[in-house]
Amino acid sequence: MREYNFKEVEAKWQEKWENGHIFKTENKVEGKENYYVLVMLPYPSGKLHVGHARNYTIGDVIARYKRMKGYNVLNPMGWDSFGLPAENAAIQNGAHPAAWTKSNIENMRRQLKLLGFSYDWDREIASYTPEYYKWNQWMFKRLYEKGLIYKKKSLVNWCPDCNTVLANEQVEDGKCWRHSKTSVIQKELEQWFFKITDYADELLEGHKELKDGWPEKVLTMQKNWIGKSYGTEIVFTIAETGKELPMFTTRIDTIYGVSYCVVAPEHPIVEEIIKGNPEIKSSIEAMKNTDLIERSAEGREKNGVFTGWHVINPVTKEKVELWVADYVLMNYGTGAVMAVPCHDERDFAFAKKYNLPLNVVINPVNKETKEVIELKAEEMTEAFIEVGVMTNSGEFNGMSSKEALTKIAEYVEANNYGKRTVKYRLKDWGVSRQRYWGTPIPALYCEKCGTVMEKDENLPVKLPEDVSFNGVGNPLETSESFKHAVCPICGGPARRDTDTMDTFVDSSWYFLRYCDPKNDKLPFDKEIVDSWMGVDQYIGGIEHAVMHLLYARFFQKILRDLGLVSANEPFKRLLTQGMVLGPSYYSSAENKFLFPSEVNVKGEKAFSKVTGEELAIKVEKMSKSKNNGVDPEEMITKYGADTTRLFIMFAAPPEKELEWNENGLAGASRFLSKIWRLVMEHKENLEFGNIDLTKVSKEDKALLIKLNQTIKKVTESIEDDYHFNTSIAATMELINETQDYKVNILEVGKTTSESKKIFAEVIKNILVMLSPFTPHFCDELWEEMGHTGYLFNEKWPSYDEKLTVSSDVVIAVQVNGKVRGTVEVERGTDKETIGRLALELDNVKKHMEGKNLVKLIVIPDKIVNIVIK
Ligand code: ANZ
Ligand code: ZN
Ligand code: ZN
Repeated sequence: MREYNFKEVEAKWQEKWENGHIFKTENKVEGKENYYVLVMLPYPSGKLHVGHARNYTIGDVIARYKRMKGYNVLNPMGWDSFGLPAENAAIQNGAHPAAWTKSNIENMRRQLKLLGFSYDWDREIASYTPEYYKWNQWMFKRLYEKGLIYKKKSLVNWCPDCNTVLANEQVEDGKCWRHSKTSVIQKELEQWFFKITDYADELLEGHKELKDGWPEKVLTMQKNWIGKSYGTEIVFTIAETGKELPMFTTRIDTIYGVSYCVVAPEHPIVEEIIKGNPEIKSSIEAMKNTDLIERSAEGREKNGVFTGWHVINPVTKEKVELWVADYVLMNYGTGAVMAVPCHDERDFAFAKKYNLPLNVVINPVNKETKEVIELKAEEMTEAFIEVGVMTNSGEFNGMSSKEALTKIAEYVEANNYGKRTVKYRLKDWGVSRQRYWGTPIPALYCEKCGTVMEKDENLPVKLPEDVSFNGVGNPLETSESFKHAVCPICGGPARRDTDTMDTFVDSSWYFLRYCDPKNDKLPFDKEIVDSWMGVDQYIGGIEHAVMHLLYARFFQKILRDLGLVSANEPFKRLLTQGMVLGPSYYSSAENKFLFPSEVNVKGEKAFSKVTGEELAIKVEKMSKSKNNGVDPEEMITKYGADTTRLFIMFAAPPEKELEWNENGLAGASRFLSKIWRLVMEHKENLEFGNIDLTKVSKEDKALLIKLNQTIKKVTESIEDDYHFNTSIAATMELINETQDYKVNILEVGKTTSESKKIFAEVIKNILVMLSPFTPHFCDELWEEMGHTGYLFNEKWPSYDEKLTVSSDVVIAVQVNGKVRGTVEVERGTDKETIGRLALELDNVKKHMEGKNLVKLIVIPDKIVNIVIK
């Protein structure tokens, strides 16, 4: 017998699949419904990591399964290939970003092919190609024409030594990543923004459409990110100047408790304040230069300074101090806050630090006794932020604070002190990046015509080659040929925008391009896109819950409003796969994490190969810093793609964490070898033809029942949120029973024509059901069975409901007192199942035709009585 050699088998089938073009997908196939499976496209860092392997295996199994279920399946792959690492590589080792990216893509494509994924490679796209990014520019122009893009000054991270803008990831502890001693400052630059806030409400509204197909936690994260809050804008008056200063609050019920007010250091009023008060300028500058993310962090120490000015509360007419503090952000609400320390945590911490007054205006209620507990400000150790009963609040005393929220808002509006408003946490999307490796923004600046867009026929505006990557400034500014251009309106000289687009723009519509990847007239054809969209199943990491998934939804809605697509939502169903965990080995003697190759594992314990020290083992997220990552290609070399795929799918359901362990891989490998031998050693016992149920033995029948139960279980677990691990487990059980059958029947010469047919039927179905997981292996055995072609093109098996229950009792079925048939079931089968089987009998159906079912009486193990009229 030939041994199972995964290397040969996998290479053979990958070649056959490729040469046979079996994964090529047509946009339309007569009689088949389209089904779109999409995995988040990778950034071409150079090597696949284990998270990719998991994500893409899940996608591929779904694609193969749906294909076998009769759908016309689109399963594409591409490259999110603009971004910073390519530019850094250029700075560090002189490789051009394009060359670096291209060779990374080639290596990763080779790795994906090693895993046997069923992608239609003819539809491959890469965002760094002019054929792709041309359409980013084209869409940018359409958005600009619609007024959905505008330019505005905004703060960016700036390193004075690099003389350049830094991405948030390049700021480490407030310092530049390349200049560990240089503090990053916030600098104002003119930037392009997409008006995503125009769609804030619709993005929230869309959750109704997604609630059945998306994980709840992702929707919650998006909801919080959009952060719709209902509040009141209430106008205070500056005592010293008489000018108005509106505050945004979500807690107008606390208006009587305001003990000071605060503005953000960037608030326009601050400049005026500094004029008469220059000594506070430096502390305000320091606040401005603190990272915005840090400033809004919870629990962080808050800094502020008194302005010397006061404001008047319109409701109480009380005069309170006006402060500047870093915990108030300019880009939220009005950038000014009425502070109520007793009922807000941040205000409480701030008031304690600077000794500001505390006023209680809401008292808690004892939940059991319903008694009001009187708070004493000087005894409070934290703010009371819940609802309660109003106090020290004039005519609103005694009211519940919940009711007061509405009543005071109405009062404020009636007296013209302010108005109710809705605010969003979501900000417009700033897309300008002072970088080379991205899509050039198609804008120009002409002295005569101002800001203008490049003509459509001149797109794409291509990235120039004459640039220098010396790490100083934006490389695009070093290109003379790029900077100096011709105004598309007047033909005079114009300066090109040297910023490029955020790479999230690329990934906001790539799924539409896959539908029509070669179109050179338009980004895509509407009819083709409509035939595939929305994506039936999207799969990717939870880290994209907010930005990518929100931007893509935003783009889909814009493109719909431009008449380019029909669907409201891009992704009907979303699966966020769990993390991959692996054991880390920490040596306290050496004060570092050891690589698995430096470790001896003995049972539950692990020891350093060098020092013999017992190591601390922890199972945690794979990461470079813990030395606990695995390289998928190493696994493929050692165990094969099929075993790797099988292990990944068997070890955990897709949405859960997956604990990587080599024993599991070895187990998956043994499992495949067992099937291999089962088929190869018994080829002479495979017979094809219809099974005659009247001729089968008890053992034959039992195996046939197990087969039908397994098909049912496997199919149902896949349909139930893709619980592939359960389906594989069910198939394993069937294989074990088949193994017993082999020992008890086939190997002892009890074989009959019927048993051979049953054996063949079981093997066939095992291969069909395992083929989405281990496609090469199954195609090889399929061929060994004498079939030609590929399991990819086979139909997913169906099962016979009657054969999913083993039958050791025969129950007579009467219709109006006359026996019309029998059902055979396992002793103890429930009433519902028996009743259903009885009603499905052909002879019963015939006698019931045109009549009404009056009563169905089932006495388990005895009789069924059907009464009709
Ligand atoms: C008075 C008050 C009293 C507040 C109280 C809270 C509790 P959400 O709900 O997240 O929208 N705020 C308003 N603008 C701000 C800004 N630019 N920077 C920092 N904080 C700001 O938050 C709204 C609340 O956050 C507002 O309600 C305001 O404080 C503060 F017992 O006003 B509140
Ligand atoms: Zn720097
Ligand atoms: Zn001009």
